[in-house]
Amino acid sequence: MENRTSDIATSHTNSHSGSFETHPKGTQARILLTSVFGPYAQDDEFGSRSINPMELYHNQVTRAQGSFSLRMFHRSWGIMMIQANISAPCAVLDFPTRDDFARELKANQYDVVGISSIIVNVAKVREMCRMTRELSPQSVIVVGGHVSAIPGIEKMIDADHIVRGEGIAWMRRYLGEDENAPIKHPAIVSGMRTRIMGIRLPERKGGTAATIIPSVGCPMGCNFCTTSAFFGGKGKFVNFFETGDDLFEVMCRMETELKVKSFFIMDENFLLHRERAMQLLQRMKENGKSWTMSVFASANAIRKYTMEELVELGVSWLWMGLESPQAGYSKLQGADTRQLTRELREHGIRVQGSTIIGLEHHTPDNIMAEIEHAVSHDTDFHQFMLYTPVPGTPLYQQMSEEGRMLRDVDYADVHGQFKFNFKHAAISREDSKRFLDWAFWRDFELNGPSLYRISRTLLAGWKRYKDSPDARVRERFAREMGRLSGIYSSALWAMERQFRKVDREVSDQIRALRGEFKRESGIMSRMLPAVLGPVLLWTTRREEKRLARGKTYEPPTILERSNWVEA
Ligand code: B12
Ligand code: SF4
Repeated sequence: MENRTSDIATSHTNSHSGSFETHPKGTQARILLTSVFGPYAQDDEFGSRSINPMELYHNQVTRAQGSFSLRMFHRSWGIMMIQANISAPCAVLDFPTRDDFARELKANQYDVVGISSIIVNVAKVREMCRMTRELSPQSVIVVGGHVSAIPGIEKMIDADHIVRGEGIAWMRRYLGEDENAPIKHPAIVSGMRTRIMGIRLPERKGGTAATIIPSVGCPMGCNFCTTSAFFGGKGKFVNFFETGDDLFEVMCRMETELKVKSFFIMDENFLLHRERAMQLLQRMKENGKSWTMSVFASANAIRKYTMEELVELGVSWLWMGLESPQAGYSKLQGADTRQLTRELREHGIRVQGSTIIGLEHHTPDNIMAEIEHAVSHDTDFHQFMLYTPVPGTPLYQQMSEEGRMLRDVDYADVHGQFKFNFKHAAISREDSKRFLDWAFWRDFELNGPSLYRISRTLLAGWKRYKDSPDARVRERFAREMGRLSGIYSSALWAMERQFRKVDREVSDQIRALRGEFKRESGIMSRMLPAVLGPVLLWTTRREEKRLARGKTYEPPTILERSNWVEA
């Protein structure tokens, strides 16, 4: 395993070159860490795009599902991680407007302003550097995150330091702290302001999973993969928590602090590190922990486990790349992904597939069949993304050398949900968008709302494991089923009616599933739909109308201070 203090985090220093410079005030320096400003889901001159909202599901997974789309926001975990691991007074400003950012700069004398951004938001970084120079001229400006991989970024923005790769070690070093000190994991609630079918779900303590970030990067090194490339590329990654024991401790702490039993494991390929996962399982068993985990993993990594091991580990949600088998990615080697998906779902594991549109071998003649193949996996969720050479990746390097990168494509449009940013051998830029949109629509039309699909997988898991000899496993399924069966049944009642106009067959399948829920679950599930079902149908239809009028959602602005002393 790569040590997290490897030489991965490098920095370009605009003002000085040569040896590493530390801040003169060290840990007394006052730090502001901020994400880029919103609003996001609109078209503007700073690179916001209405088709690129600050949302995960609605941006790239359920965006064609109308009122059934899962809407939620996620905090900027990178800067939260940095804040938790420095002892200087630090404020994290998440999702500010320009006014919020200006106000914060003026209200406090910051010594360092750290801006976190990905590539699409480079124009916002430029503007935030400009604003900082004007409103807080004494501040040193540090820019980090994926935006730093843009070639020539030094000339595009007015920053003092541009940090590539892992930022905790860099910031600790900059403040003169021990960069090798153990990582302290902040308490992170994974999502917020969740909406579906026109209602915002209540937020109660422990109701939403905690995010755990065991490592960053991925050693598989797929040619297009920006996270892998950013943290060292093939064969490398940066580990925050080496062992299953370390992870177990962090998770216990989160269980107590956030009152959760459910974890979103933010690791590009969590299951690849089998030794760590199995040690974690061992500790969970010894301590009777009935936890639930959502993980990312490649098919070849999943194959290292039996279904029982995955279930015992509490894996209930799995995000897996389904790239075309003809593309030859080693992460898929030997895997029949359709069979694997079916099997996982039969064991109650919700699968989120991820398919790339516009691979090198795709042509207008074969792309429909490839999309049909992807959709036939019948995953619970399906992300589609355009093949996109992103700065910093081997693919970008190769395309640049071949002279195939398109000039004049605004970085704000390089997010994989619009049009190609390179010259494809067989598919035009315009068609790339048509095929992408069709893939989303086809998946929705054929397989129905994701909410229906996850209810089906949950029920399959419950039926299989409700009498499991392992008390931890029994408890987990009973917990999910007990809490959700009435809600799911009511949602199915409404979905069945609303989906009739999209596809009668799917509507009938939803009805059949509702019948099964009725048979399998308790009194709430039988009674609740009569009351809640019509309400949900009404809110769903109201939401459809709102969306048709162009309604969008934005994350709230959040300001959190640590080690703070008033100036
Ligand atoms: C959570 C997430 C989101 C959240 C938003 C989070 C937020 N508040 O911004 C949501 C779901 C909304 C989202 C949306 C999008 N995302 Co996103 N997202 C992620 C995800 C899954 C996790 C990010 C994370 O927390 N990682 C863990 C932390 C610890 O790592 P980190 O953020 O990189 O931070 C480290 C370093 O980068 C650095 N660092 C970061 N900031 C700073 C700041 C300073 C000052 C310093 C010194 C260092 C530093 O230090 C940190 C600790 O090591 C990543 C994938 C991934 N595995 O990282 C994609 C990822 C960041 N997203 C990506 C993309 C493309 C998007 C979208 C365009 C959607 C899309 N079409 O794919 C939209 C953009 C929305 C918008 N309008 O801006 C790409 C970025 C590609 C690139 N090269 O720019 C990634 C890498 C996914 C991928 N593999 O393609 N995303
Ligand atoms: S397996 Fe997934 S995370 Fe790892 S390099 Fe490939 S695409 Fe990236």
